[in-house]
Amino acid sequence: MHRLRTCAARLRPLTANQKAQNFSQQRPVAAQRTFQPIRCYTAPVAAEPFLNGTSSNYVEEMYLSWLENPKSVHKSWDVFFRNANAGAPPGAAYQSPLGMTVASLPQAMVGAQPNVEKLVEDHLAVQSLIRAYQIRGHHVAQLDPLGIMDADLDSSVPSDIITSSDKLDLTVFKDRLSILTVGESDCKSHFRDSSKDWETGFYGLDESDLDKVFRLPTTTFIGGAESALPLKEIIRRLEMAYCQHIGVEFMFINDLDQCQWIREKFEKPGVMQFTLEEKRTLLARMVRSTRFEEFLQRKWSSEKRFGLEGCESLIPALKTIIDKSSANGVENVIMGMPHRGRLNVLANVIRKELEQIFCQFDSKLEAADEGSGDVKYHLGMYHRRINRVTDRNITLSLMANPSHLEAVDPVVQGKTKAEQFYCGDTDGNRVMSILMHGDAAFAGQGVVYETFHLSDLPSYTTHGTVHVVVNNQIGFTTDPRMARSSPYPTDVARVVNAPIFHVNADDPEAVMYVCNVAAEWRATFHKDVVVDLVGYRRMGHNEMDEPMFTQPLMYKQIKKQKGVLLKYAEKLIAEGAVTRQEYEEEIAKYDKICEEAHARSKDEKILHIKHWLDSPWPGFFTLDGQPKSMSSPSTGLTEEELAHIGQVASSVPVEDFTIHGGLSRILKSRGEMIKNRTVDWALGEYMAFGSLLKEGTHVRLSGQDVERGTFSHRHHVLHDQNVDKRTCIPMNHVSPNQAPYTVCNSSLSEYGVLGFELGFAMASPNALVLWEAQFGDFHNTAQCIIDQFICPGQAKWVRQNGIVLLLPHGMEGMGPEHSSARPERFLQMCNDDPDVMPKLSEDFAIQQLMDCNWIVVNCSNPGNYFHVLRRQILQPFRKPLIVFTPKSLLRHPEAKSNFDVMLPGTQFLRLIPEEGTASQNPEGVKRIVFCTGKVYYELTKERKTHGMEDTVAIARVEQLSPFPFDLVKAETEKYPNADLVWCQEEHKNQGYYDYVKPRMRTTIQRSKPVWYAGREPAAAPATGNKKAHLVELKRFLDTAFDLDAFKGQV
Ligand SMILES: Cc1ncc(C[n+]2csc(CCOP(=O)(O)OP(=O)(O)O)c2C)c(N)n1
Ligand SMILES: [Mg+2]
Repeated sequence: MHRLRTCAARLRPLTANQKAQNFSQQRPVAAQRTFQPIRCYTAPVAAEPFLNGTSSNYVEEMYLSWLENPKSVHKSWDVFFRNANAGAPPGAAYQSPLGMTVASLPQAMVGAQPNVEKLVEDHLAVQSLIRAYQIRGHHVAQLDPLGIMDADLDSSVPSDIITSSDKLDLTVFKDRLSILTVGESDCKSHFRDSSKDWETGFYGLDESDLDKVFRLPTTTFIGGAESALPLKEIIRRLEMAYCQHIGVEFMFINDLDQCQWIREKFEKPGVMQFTLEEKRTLLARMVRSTRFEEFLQRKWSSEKRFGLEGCESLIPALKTIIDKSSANGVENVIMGMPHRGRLNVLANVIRKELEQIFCQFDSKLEAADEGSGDVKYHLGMYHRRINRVTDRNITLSLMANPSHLEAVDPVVQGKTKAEQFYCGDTDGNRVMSILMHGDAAFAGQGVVYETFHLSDLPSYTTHGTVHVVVNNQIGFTTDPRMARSSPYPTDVARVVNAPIFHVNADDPEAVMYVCNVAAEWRATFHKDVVVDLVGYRRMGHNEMDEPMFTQPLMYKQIKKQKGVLLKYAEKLIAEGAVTRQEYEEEIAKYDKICEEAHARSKDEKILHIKHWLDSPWPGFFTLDGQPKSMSSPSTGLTEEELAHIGQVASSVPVEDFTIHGGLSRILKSRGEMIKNRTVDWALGEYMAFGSLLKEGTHVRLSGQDVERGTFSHRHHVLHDQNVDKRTCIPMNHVSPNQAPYTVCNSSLSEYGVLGFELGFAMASPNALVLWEAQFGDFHNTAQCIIDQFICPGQAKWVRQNGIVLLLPHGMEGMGPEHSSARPERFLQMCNDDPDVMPKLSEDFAIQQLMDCNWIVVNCSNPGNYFHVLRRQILQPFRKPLIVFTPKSLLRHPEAKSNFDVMLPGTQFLRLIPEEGTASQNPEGVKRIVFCTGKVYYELTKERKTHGMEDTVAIARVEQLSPFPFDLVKAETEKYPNADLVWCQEEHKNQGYYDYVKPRMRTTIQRSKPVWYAGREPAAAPATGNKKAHLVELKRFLDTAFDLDAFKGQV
């Protein structure tokens, strides 16, 4: 290789000037170019002029062949390489080979041209031509079934493709023209006017070259068994491979093997052949897909259903991908999709019973369980069945998704990763994902890009996703030209080197072919691939919309468009693959199935949302879907367990591993703490994770820089200072039979990564899955996942999820950024009623947890953090947990916990009452200050300064939601003479006040006011001025301890 490079480098003797000239010459923009390549070189000044940028690839290839076997290349090249290898200077390597006269060359190769130099140039030209088709052929492929749009938004034709060949001989392409004219459409022709006079083409080839035979480079497979072909045939085959109904975009892929693999799939003569059986199956699938939509349209013509008409080949496309993947060993396919064609996919791909789908159109259907309904377009489902083609078991699931387009993408990936993880499928051979997209959303939504960037990261890869774009060339009412700045909606996939197969959706065989290749690509390379189904949308955005308001011409064309099923059926009937009678019988058969299911659907009176679960958790609930018990087990650990995990956390468990000196000190101080039976924040977390792992629960912590921890407190991954990339994760050395621990620095994404972790947490209830924001305020770039999935997931989709969000929060004078994790937002979305005092039964605490939509906590010490993490897994149901985590408290000398609060029998404290002097003489207490989180330490310090330990009690609300009504009640009742203050460091319109105040008032039956001590209302979360920060702090602390502060106020 090195030799090749040096030789190739020497084989590029062009000066910078010449290069610039060549480059600009090669880039005429539109088809109507005026460029004429300058071809009268005056050797040897131009050195080897054929060695310009593009042809050097060809030369390299020739060189490689020559290295293997000098006889494999033309004699002229043999001489040239020998001279070049012997060190001939630029311009001198080429010689007319000894003994090689024009007469000795085959006539067909030389034609009328006596000049060998011309021969070389022509070969190079042909090589460039082949390459041009490979790179740009898709721009002229006939992808739009309507024939009015350019799938790449560009009507010009690359001048290095057709402009040269159409000048060569238009008759060659007569066949092609007829193939490409789709249906009755007035298909745009990209051919130039044939009556135009002959002129020299882009490559300097002329008509007389058409019959000349050219040697084919190894980077093409168009020859099949032939190693040389006449130019005419070369062009014809390239046109067949790249410019018909499939546009293959792949030449940006950096890996040569992958490029070769794709070339072979599309270039090899005869690849697109199907057996009779395959064609008939394809027709049957098209019948199902089309007649399903027609059935719905007939029965519920005034209902929205976001039909698939115009892109019906999606169904056979998906089925082909699934069949092929199943044949390759895949047993579990997890799918995500938007609205378009969802019902059809449920019916004909996942095979949900038709009556279950049809009954959703009945408005009188009653819900049997919780869940917001909305089954038709949003709920998911899960089905295990036999794949009829492969006769193997396959589980198909479609994930529930919100309206927010593309939001489900990372969730599907996370779920897929988890399924792979739990079944030990390290290469994605058994579990895979398929994502469907709309063209506008795929191009427009940033989460698509974020998801693509997860695709090759070790802790996030699902080993290849097949993406299918239902490209109906419109987004609601918006034309593609207004919807994206890239040629195709799929260009985002190029960033990860995913091949993109554009295909005319009105050619079901072409669709089937690319889907087969896509599935095979995934099985071979374990990388993403995109199928871009270019179709149209026969109706409006939904069936009630009038598309002619905004797309009159397109819809005039659509109205004329014959349906794809009919076109394909006619083709097969004409071919004799099927008779008209058989076709009609197939239709009648499926219509009957639909009618019978429709009749049965009328008996469905009750909608069971739980029948639409995408991720069942077998064994976790009772058969009725209820928690198996309603007790909260102790979350404490024995002294030995704590000591053991502490020891793991403070040592390096592998031999000959040199850690950084600073880290040695950290581990040493951890050891000291353990000796003293205390934990800081990092150790508290260690105890929780380590013990859960030991008990068999998988723990996965993901987020930006989580391995070390943003604040350098965690250090879960140790790095050998002497050996590059050698790492050690002590948490995986807690116990021999422990569950694995995954800790992974994520890409710099919140939306994508949080979605991914949510999906991971969906797969199984027996894992503690945590996502940590670098700073709490960054969660807002993932707001969609929080608002659409985490907060309402159970209410909308009867699906629990135990994901944990760790959100660093606290006003520490760091300015408006990085200070607030926006607790007010999370609290505002809690479903507990502020005005109703709940019944305080014995199991109040657990019942409250069971009823809530999520749990919001702000722990003031590591012991409580330890407990709440363990409770998350030990409680008998799953709820999302939002934890506001500290920054300065990570190292605060007082923010430590003793082993005593973590021993068996101890548990998470929802409220930590006053335990100091004030609690000894409650009657004498004048004020009780309620607070949460870090401000507690500021309050106790200030109380000491003011000498008010016996007059002011301070209580910490650790679990903000569900609100500990019972404990707040007990604490307020204990101090009958005290006024009540809520103190927070956040601004008044932020933080917890608006959530806490009405609930406290409800608790005390509005008998007293709840005063506020905290920062004034503000737009920004914090001041950027350190001094102002301290002044504000002092001001509200003074208020908290001024017993007269609220006098006279009502
Ligand atoms: C994030 C988001 N923004 C806006 C919308 C509103 N919306 C629903 S469908 C749609 C057009 C989608 O176009 P496309 O992705 O091409 O899918 P199609 O409907 O054409 O199948 C829009 C803008 C949405 N659902 N989600
Ligand atoms: Mg669209």
